[in-house]
Amino acid sequence: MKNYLSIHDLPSIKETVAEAISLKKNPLQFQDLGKNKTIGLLFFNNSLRTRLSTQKAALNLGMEPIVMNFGSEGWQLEFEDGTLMDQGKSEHIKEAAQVISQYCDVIAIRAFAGLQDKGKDEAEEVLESFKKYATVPILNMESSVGHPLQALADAITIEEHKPAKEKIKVVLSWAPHPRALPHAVGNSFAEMVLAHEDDFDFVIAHPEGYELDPNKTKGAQIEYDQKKAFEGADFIYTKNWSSYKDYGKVACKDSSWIITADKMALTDRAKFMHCLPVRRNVVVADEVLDSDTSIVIEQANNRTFSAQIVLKKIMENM
Ligand code: SN0
Repeated sequence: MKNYLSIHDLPSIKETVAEAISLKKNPLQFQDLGKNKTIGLLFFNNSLRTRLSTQKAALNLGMEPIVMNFGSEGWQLEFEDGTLMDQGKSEHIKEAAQVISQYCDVIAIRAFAGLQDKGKDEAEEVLESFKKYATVPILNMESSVGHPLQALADAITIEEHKPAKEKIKVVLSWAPHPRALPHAVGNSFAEMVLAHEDDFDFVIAHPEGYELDPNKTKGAQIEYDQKKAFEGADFIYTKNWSSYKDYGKVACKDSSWIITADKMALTDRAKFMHCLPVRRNVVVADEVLDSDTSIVIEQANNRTFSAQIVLKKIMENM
């Protein structure tokens, strides 16, 4: 694998999950693989889990991480070709990406959706420009449209917690949030579950008008009645996203979509999942997050092994 930009870059999600679970038992077994190699982590947005778990994954593989808050500390980058750079932007991506490639063997990038211009977000300007001009592999740490390291950690977590049943029911439920949030986590989670469609029944529950990009959710069952969606579920994965149709807008703040113990009681003893950070008592009630149905901490722990198996595959190909 050269780059990891989407979950579809993995040769096989199932095999990768099995490899990650095996790696988790002995995380230091490939310390020589990353020896004398450097990974640069560039953040255009905030981070806790991604920033620490990706560094931890690199360290477990013997790699040296270097981190830069590009959004606040780097030069403002120009991405357009042929522009007259006499305004606020100091450096062109052409030089920046090539220069960073001199110092780093892998470049990892976080650049969220701006949520103003759908076309611009879908073109993945930051990620695609780094891919175009860098001379080393690129790792997506959440871009405009996807968060594939999170989706792989979610797949690992589901594999570890799934009950012994032929078909597992997975529900991705929208929940309210005061701010407009990106679609990346929901998109990548849907792509990951749909890639396992033989094993999972997949329902996406949200208020009308909150459909995700239909290209990412083809094959999923859409349900506007949240309680109906929860019936018999084995996993409730909750995430807010802003409207995709009325792009980037908060069209609904209906607090009745919060995840409560009453709703969890409709499921088949489902586990509660969320990528974090989560707004307590807005997205999910304390009673759920503090109960043992919640597996959010284990999910966060699996971010390390998700990043580690991906970095291992990238370095094996270098
Ligand atoms: C980000 C998102 O894509 O939704 C990152 C999730 C991994 N989440 C937020 O920006 C939440 C911010 C907030 O104010 O709650």
